[in-house]
Amino acid sequence: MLVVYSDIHETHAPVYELYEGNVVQHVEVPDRVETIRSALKDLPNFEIVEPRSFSDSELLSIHENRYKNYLRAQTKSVRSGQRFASLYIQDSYTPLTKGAYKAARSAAECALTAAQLVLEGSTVVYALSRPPGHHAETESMGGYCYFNNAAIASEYLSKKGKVAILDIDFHHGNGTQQIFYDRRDVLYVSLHADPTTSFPYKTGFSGEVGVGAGEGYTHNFIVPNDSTLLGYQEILTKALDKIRQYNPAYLVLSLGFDTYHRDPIGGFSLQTSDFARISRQINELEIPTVIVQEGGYFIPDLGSNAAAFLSEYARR
Ligand code: Q9C
Ligand code: ZN
Repeated sequence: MLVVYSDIHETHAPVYELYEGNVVQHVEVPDRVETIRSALKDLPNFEIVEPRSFSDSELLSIHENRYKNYLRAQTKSVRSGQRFASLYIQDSYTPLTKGAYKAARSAAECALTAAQLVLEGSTVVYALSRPPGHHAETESMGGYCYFNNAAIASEYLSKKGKVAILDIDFHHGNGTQQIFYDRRDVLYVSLHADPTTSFPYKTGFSGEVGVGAGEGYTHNFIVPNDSTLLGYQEILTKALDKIRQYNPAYLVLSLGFDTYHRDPIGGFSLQTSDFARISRQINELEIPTVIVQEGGYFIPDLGSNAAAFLSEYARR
């Protein structure tokens, strides 16, 4: 399996977030991706490749130009450490660092490269990207995300055929949902924690099903807190049925490991070996797939969780 990775992400190293106004240590740190990379690099069947470069047009097919320019200009003026933007921001969890723009742009290029490789005939490619993307909306950063990597890759693939996005991060992908809410050529299916009590709070309820031409092309499945594999897989089966009915040419998987039982900000009870079972079930779809890394914050076990999940795919 090809793994698209760039070390540019390291220039984005958030230090703290403001949670309910209090300074809390940031969990979306460079070590996340580094620990996954070192777990995969010695395994057979994995090959790490650099992202290709893309012009701004792919990024601008999803994000507003003024938001992109704002992010670039604002990060330039960060000297060291971090600060918070005043505009185009959803929450107080998503700081500007000196490297945020470059890292986010590179993460989008990782996802785009993975999409291009799938169009060139790879059955599955993994974008080992950070910062994550699924909370980023057309014109705002939020939930540790700046550009929506999975949405940018999906838009790119959608020129060649119908795309289904399956989002299995612990949190609802409000950005991805917003971006494709009125479209039927990209299906959005998400499994996540109850937004009544979990981030992003505002969206992800089961009554949100899309609008206009997109009505019926968004599906939100709420997974109860403390769910273990059995309960999780029951809901996953329903989500996969929606994807089968849609019959897409491509699958984009927004993959979060914050569903792990030891995750510091998650609330499900999945174990390392469960990730292999879950990926086997998704793999049964047999659709050419771009996997995009989203959340997952328990660093000591991130490498084994990623290896458990991806090794099932690497057999393909
Ligand atoms: N102090 C992703 O997983 N809530 N984003 C933070 C913890 C924000 C998660 C509260 C969670 C955002 C990509
Ligand atoms: Zn998450």
